[in-house]
Amino acid sequence: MNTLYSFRRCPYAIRARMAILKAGIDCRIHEVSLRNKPQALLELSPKATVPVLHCADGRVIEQSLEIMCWALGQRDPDGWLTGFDQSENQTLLTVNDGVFKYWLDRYKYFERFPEYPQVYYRTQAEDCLIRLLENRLIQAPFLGGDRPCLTDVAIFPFVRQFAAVDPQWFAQSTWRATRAWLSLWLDSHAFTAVMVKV
Ligand SMILES: N[C@@H](CCC(=O)N[C@@H](CS)C(=O)NCC(=O)O)C(=O)O
Repeated sequence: MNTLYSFRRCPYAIRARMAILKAGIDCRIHEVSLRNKPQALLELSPKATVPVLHCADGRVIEQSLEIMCWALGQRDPDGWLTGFDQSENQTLLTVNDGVFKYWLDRYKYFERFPEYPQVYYRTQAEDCLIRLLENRLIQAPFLGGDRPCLTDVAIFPFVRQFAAVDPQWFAQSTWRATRAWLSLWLDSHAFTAVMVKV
């Protein structure tokens, strides 16, 4: 049996669970406490971030994007892998996982980063990713075009966190297309299913 070491609210783990669900792969979800990680996880993956996939064949996959590609490489009923390798989408993903995540953490935990006010961090996050997303999503409903692709799934859990820092502000922000796109994901059956408490 495949086992995914996961943390329910972690955006990396959410995207991995979304891909595993979409691919219809049997997988036990092992919810971990980040403060008290299980020994089995530490032995499999000393870096001890989640998600980590322990495959039935013994392989260990330690990066969420690799877990997504592993799952969809076996079965990709909605063609999520199509469009993922477009250079614009690759750029978005690099920005999301890199500089956006950096500013997002500061926006969320601004008390720990008193050098600047919270709004400064939010503006940096908007400038590096949200603006690019908005420009794309004004033209088509998904980053995959008319249909979602892996890039959509890999990025929305982080935008969810961004929106959740100040939901009132986000609801009234200028990012209309991004809001509509995020709502579609948050209301989707797949997201609801992967967020069920285990
Ligand atoms: N590059 C990794 C990043 C995973 C990651 O940073 N996960 C966070 C949780 S959201 C984590 O496990 N942090 C370790 C900790 O909090 O102890 C991936 O894509 O899977």
